[in-house]
Amino acid sequence: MTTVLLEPDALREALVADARAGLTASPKWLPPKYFYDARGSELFEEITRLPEYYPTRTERSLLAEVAPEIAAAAGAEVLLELGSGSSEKTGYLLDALAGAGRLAAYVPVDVSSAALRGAVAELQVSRPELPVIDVVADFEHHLADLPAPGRRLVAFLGSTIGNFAPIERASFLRGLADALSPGESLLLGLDLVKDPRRLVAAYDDSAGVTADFNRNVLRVLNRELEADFNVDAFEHVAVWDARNEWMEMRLRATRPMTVRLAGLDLTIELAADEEIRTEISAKFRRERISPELAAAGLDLVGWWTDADGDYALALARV
Ligand code: AVJ
Repeated sequence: MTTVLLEPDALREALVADARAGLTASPKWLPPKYFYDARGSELFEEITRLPEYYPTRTERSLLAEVAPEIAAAAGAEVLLELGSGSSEKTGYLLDALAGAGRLAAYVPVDVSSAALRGAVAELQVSRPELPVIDVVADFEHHLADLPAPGRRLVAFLGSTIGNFAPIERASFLRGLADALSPGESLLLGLDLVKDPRRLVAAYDDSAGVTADFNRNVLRVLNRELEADFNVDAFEHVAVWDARNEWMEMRLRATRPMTVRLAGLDLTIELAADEEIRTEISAKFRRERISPELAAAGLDLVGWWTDADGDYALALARV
């Protein structure tokens, strides 16, 4: 059963507004959510298998280890997953919740109906008994309208929360806290602050996959907004911002250029070496996220990390 909270035109309208705002700003920026067309999603999958990109495999093995403890602490009968994508790490939580009591339903939520279709098809084969309520929604806007067919554990994995700037993160957490009923809980996957060399390597891999992923946003604009970015004329830049404790990805124009975006009726100029910020990926510490959760009305009740302290799973309650 598919629930659609996102109007078909909503994503395009958001792209139009975001691209105009970001590309006429100084410095220029683009939101990371437009990386993920079919090609971008494939490139991201490839990133998760790179030797330098530790977060995905670290989160997976941590989840495999502690899912039963999380399930016991959450006491939920519904797993709702925000940004579920291919739902490939979800199995650990589903098994653990089923083992801990009664698992009533799985609710994957994603902006991509294609990703949801694939995940649902796989689940129908691997878990034919499990009721799946898949929801096409933008979790920045539809938190209050998400289904609650029982007491929920809301999972937001992959450190995707790191893509929000601090102010957006605060309002996202507040929105989540408001959407949760007493007794429901939130599970966050959080990439932790560590040696900047490892962070930079994770976002600037030697095979150049992340560079290709980064440039993909320009291909998306070329296609969706009839733009004429010369994709190959942009260099991938990945920098650690020590003050804000986030990784930043940028695209640097290797020469001056004029870019026409016919779909926006907009022409922009880029100077040589001018950069467009395409992503921030915040890294976390327990001492920092705990007060942020508290400010949103959420109580940190569980904290698990891998042995190297690279990655955390945080459980919070309203
Ligand atoms: C999917 C947003 C968690 O920030 O690490 C991977 C995306 N960007 N390599 C991240 C990403 C560059 C990823 N998130």
